[in-house]
Amino acid sequence: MQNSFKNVIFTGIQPSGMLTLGNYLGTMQYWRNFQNFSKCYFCIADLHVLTNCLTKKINFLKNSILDTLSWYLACGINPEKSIIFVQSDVVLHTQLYWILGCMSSFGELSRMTQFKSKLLLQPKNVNLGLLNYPVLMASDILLYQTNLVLVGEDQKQHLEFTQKIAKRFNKIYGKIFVIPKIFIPNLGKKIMGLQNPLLKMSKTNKNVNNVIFLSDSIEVALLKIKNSVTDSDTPPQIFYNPSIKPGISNLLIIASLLSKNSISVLEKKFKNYTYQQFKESVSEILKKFLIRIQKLYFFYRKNESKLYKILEKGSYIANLNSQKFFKKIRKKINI
Ligand code: AQP
Repeated sequence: MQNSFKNVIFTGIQPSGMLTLGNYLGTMQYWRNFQNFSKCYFCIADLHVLTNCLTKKINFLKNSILDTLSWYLACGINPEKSIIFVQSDVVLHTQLYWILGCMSSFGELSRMTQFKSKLLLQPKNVNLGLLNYPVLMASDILLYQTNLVLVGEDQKQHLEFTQKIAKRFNKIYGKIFVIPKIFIPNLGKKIMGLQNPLLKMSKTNKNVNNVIFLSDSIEVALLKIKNSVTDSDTPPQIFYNPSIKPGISNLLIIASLLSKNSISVLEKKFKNYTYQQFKESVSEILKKFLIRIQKLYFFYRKNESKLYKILEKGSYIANLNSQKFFKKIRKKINI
């Protein structure tokens, strides 16, 4: 079955909270188109969320998994074409994780940018899972002979680690892993916070005003745009240049991707606008998008039994496919 597809694609999101506009623009918006010519695995990466639980209990996971799945469906993921599953439903992810962990050095893992920034941001929650996060991610990907991974830019370093560990394994034991290519979109690869446009917009951002959640009410979302940080030049200058105009550039990217107009078209359109008028236009574009996607989300979210069936089917296929491949890995390392 695998050979009849052009690509085997793996991607996923942690159900660590409410999905954001960053998740959508950085990666999810592209997913639906890949389904038609690729074998796609869309994972809900619940085990990755446990890296936050050294000092506290996480009790939102079950609901968050169903929410995440409903957003996947709202973005056009078709469970008839693609494999949608929960990471912890396929135990081989953690088996391969152990094997690859034994082939990863402490030095290379502790030098990862994300690990280092979490070390600074949450020094009381530095657990082994956090250090080994990229190893589990590599296992997620390599277990399915993936040749293309769809992610936002923040995951680039982890993906390069995946490539490195796959090559290392192949060199020692003989070729078995496919070396996956990385698809990071040009525009939208890193949507920034609205209050701090130098910081990535993320689900677990402490300041909710930095983040547009896909589930935000229209009023709340528009207020966040209205209060977003731009500039104070007089007369106002609306043009794209992330280094000198990070806030404006971020809003231009959002508007461009949601309206399907190029940045240069929008720069011309907004040339003589005030910042307030500019934000009102971005709000209008965002509003249309949110109304459309939230309608779809609520449609899928209300039918929990159907959601559970989708996950059951997905994990059945993911288990089946990974078991076949894992036998080959075991053979290679003589276990
Ligand atoms: N701001 C973003 N811009 C572009 N792409 C983004 N992604 C996340 N944020 C942005 C991409 O979405 C996928 C899933 O992301 P994730 O669940 O690993 O990260 P998150 O939404 O940022 O959630 P967390 O829990 O708050 O994670 P941390 O603490 O790691 O930031 C990925 O493809 C990601 O690139």
